[in-house]
Amino acid sequence: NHAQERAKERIAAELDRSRASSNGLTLDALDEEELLAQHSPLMSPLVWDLAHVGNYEEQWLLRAAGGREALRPDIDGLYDAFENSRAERVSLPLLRPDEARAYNDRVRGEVLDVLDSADLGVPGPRGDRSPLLEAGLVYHLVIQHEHQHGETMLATHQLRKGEPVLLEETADVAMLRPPAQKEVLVPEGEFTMGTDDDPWAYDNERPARTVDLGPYWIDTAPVTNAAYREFMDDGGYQDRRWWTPEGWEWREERGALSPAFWAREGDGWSRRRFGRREMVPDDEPVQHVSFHEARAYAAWAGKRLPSEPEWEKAARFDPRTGRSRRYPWGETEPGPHHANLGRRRLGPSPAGRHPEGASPLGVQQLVGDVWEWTSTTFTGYPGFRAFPYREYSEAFFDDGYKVLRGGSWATHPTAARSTFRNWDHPVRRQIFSGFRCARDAEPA
Ligand code: AVJ
Ligand code: FE
Repeated sequence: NHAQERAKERIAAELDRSRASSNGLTLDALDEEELLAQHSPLMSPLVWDLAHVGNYEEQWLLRAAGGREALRPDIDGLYDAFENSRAERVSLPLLRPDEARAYNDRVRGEVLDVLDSADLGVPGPRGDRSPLLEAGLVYHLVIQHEHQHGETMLATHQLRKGEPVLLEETADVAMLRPPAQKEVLVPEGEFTMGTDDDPWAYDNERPARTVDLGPYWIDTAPVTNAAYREFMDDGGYQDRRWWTPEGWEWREERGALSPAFWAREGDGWSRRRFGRREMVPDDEPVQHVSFHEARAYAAWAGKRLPSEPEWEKAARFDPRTGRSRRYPWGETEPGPHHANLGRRRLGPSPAGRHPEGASPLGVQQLVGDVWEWTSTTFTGYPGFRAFPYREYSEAFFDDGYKVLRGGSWATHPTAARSTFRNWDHPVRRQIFSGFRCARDAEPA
């Protein structure tokens, strides 16, 4: 049937794109020594990520969904993220780059074969088909997984020392129309958070539920470098008042006085971006800040971070229809005019660059540019069920992680819907993380 054929063509094209992206960050960019090297104790050697995405694809598309035998049962343990910490992976007998390429190619060849005869049930009624295949879900998870590792590999590139190897792909063509107001009022009331039926959604985005929020103000743009520098210039890093006890402890231990990768340059600041040093631009959203820094800034500004439901309501709720959208701008897939996603540049675009991506309430840049820290600790929604496996989300429901929302410039569009949830330790800042602020409003 036609719908299935089209769905399969889309899947094959996306599988191709995610692999081109992984190869572009590994085999096409660096020599064998650099691929095997550990560039930071926080990160895996790049060759680990490369074979890990192939192994994940084998496990889920060939074995679980396709019913095939293991191609390389001997290597599963090496690429199991729970068996080996990132810091240990460099000392494992990993596949070498050419072996990883051959393994990934072999998996992919068989996957395309399995896909050809799969019953994805698009659209069709529920039959006895595996819920893994329902509407192509497991393929979508594998595509997103590879792109998520692409973002992780980019963080490794950012931490790597040495000659630059990544190029800006294209200039940003979208327009600049900064929002007229700095904040908007989100009216009190109910909205639908999460999803029951998005065929790309991870278990942690489900199930959908109604959430009732009081009124609040939210910034129309992420906090910029210029705004963040006011906090720095006002002694924000020296003033314990703005920090939580854990935040202050982190700041003291690290001796943090600026976002990561920044250095003093005369009166100003420069930053290192993928091996190049440049002055910090005023109008871009600040990135490479930890949750603690985001929270301290918000306190200094007399505001706070939005909670995760507040972020999602600002990003999805349409007050005219009372419904939640898939993206701030509606249901259409992200294009270059909506949001800065998919590594079109190697950094965020200036605040106000994507007016066409604004939410109905006029909030800009919710999707793309920088991941936004929220005040919420990562856990499952009420009624959460791990699917297809505990280690994707549930293993992280231990109070050690804060939720980030919206995706960054490095996030692929397939992992950037308004329900998508990311999480990390509150001290992490090698990720492409920024934030916006919110504050309470008087009830109407
Ligand atoms: C959702 C980005 C926190 O990298 O740990 C990749 C994504 N999960 N492989 C991570 C993930 C399994 C995950 N984050
Ligand atoms: Fe993974």
